[in-house]
Amino acid sequence: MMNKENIQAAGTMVSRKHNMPAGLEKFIKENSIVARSPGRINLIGEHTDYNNGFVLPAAIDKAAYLVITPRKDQEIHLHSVDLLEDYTTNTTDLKKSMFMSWPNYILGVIEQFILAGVKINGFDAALTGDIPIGAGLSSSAAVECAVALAMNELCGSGFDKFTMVKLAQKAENDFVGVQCGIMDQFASMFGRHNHVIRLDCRSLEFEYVPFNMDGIKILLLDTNVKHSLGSSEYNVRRKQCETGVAWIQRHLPEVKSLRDATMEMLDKYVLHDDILIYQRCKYVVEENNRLLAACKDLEQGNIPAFGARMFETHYGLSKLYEVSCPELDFLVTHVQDNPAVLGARMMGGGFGGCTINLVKEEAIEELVAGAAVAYKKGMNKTLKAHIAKIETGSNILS
Ligand code: GAF
Repeated sequence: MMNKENIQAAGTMVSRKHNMPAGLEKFIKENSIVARSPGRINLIGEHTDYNNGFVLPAAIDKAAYLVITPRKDQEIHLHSVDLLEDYTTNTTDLKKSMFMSWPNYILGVIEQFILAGVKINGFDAALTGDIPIGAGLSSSAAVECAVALAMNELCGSGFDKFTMVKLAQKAENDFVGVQCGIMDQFASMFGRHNHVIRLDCRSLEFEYVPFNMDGIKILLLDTNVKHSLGSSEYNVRRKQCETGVAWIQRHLPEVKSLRDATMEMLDKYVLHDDILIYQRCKYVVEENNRLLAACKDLEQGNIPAFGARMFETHYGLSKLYEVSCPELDFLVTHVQDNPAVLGARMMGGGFGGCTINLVKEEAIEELVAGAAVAYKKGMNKTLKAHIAKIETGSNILS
């Protein structure tokens, strides 16, 4: 059964000062660079980033840490402190790992640096972190941003944060093979303590919105599952959205993405061709509108209205966009009539990972305990819970 001790309160491993995790110290030499890059949450605006829409993410107090130390040869020696795994390759042939995923997040960024004209020499890298893997908290984007930041420092390439975010995203698109949008890398790099980022993914204009909901915490309920179709279905959703845009464009060439589309356009130019494509596009158009309304709620301090929109997002993701799974639906349904829960929904790409819940602080312990029992009974799975605190984005530690 879950109790207070089981709730992995954020900040247990790393303090606000972002101290180095103990396991990393032995890898640090005089000329090493150490970078920290956090995971992210997203309050609302899901699957909108690659449709040129809006998102509302924040960096959290769980992060990836990377030590990079230059070598005298052209070899690349990668070590995962947590998995106790090693991978070796070299700068002239960045071989993708077929059996481990974590080296590819590092090598993908190195490839992007090389393509951008940066001279990369051999190096040793050690990686650790406390972002739960597969929980939908973007541990991969965090690693990519840590690599970009550390390499930028080591090579003196002088890239600004925007450039590094784009390189990190491109690494995920081209080397890892997931056609993700820009949200995760952006949130990891640009996060600010106690602020969410209202990001326009078309212009990359953004503003920091203070996030202080008195007495309310961000509780992540972790399904503890990651269904394997996640990344392939992600790419399928992206294509389906592009198809919808192409159909509208036949009549309205000025529509460049679903950001420019309206429900009227979908009803006129998509609905009669394919109901599935229509539903995918409908979700995205509605979600963009929902986010804009949710930002107004936040400005007005109307948290119940904001929370109600989170439930609507979940319904859209589950029924129209179909990226939820029975475990995520179970957890959202379980909390939806609980008066202590202002809002809840699945978060991130989907097919597993966490739900994000806005919960009255005093009710958290009882809620987690009850949800764990119900989840075991209903899904025969063990629930994990994390409280996410909003933290600063990527930085160099030494
Ligand atoms: C994943 C992707 F990496 C993001 O770009 C975003 O599309 C998200 O899924 C869904 O909103 O985290």
